[in-house]
Amino acid sequence: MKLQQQDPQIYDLIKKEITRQKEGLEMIPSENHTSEAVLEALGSRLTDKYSEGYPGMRYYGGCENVDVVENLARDRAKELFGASWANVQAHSGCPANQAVYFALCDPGDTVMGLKLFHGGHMTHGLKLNFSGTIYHSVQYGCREDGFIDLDEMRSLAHEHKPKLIVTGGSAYPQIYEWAKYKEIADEVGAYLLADMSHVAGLVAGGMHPNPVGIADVVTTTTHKTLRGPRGAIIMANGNPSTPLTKVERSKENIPTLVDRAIIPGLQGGPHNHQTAAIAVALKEARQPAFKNYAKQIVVNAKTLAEELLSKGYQLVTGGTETHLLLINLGNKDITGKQGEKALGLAGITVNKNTIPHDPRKPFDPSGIRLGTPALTTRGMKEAEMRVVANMIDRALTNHGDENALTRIHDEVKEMTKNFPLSPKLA
Ligand code: DSN
Repeated sequence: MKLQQQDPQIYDLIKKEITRQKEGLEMIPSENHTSEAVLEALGSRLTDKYSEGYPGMRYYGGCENVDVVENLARDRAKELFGASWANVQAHSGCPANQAVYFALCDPGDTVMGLKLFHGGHMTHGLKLNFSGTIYHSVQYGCREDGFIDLDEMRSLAHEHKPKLIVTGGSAYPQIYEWAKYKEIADEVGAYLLADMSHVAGLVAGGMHPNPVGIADVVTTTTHKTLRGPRGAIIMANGNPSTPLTKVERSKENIPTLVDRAIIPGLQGGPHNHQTAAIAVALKEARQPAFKNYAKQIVVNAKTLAEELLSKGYQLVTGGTETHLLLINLGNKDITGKQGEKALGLAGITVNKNTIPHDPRKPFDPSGIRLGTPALTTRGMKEAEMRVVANMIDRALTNHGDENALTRIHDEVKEMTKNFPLSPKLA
């Protein structure tokens, strides 16, 4: 029996969500629209299969097909990013980062990451997260101009001698300077983790420096700019040792340590449907069309930035070099929370976000974070970005006027008719 007959409530909600996505502009920079092929793999019978362990070393029978699926996903990840080892089993970004901590640190060890409220991530040492409770977390931040404060990072590293330095983030519009972070990590003998979740698609498409080969270990989610299903990849150079060989904590042994952190350390059976969908997305990301996609994401973000600046908006760091913009609404008569709501009513989905040194609280901060990966997937280019900037400006300016916001949403519905959700793959 099909979903519509068996569970009409869930069926209707899925339909409604598809309509919401089609008739709106998804501008949360960590979101994207996957291909039909990725969706097909996700909805496959592979979800039924248990396969704890790794290809060729499973605790269950019947793994002959999922072994090949997982090897394909691992090989495609290694080839795309130039790594000699990849693990594709972490269920998503937080567990991927957790596995790296588990592999390389003991409880109580000092770790260092970018403050969440300066554009970092919960798993980079937030006090309320495992990374800030199990470990002793020291946090670096951004300068007043919004750029990561490398001087602070260096002096905190020398003062606290962290075991692990975590880099990357979730609301930083500029290039992550992996080589500079590595220099600091080497000065104090720390492991360097590069969490490239936000920019992985830009890395794959040659629009952002690749941390693989620089950082000791790299994590990424697969569903942001990389345009795959929800999931994660962990990569390093080096090779895992044979099963059951005891290994010391060292850079060379990171593959073995992380494989064992994932299972038996943290997770049970891998999500084979998800692994297959990751493999499909990685194949897509190897196509020449994906390079054009990555380039257009950045061109679109820069166009949007220029338009918003010309309308008097302040952007953290003054602009963007990536897929993401962080607007500081401090000079406007509106907060981040009000901005998110007004734009939502106008059919433009963004999220409220703190800005570095925000005078306001995280639940009603001064900023909104937005980006271009999903709109670029739909085929939108510079001309559409100019229209979108105009709509954003009108929605924020008229945030108290529901009729004006509804009229903008009507314009959004009209505009999006020409832009299907599925990406063009060639
Ligand atoms: N939730 C992700 C983001 O929106 O950036 C980070 O995990």
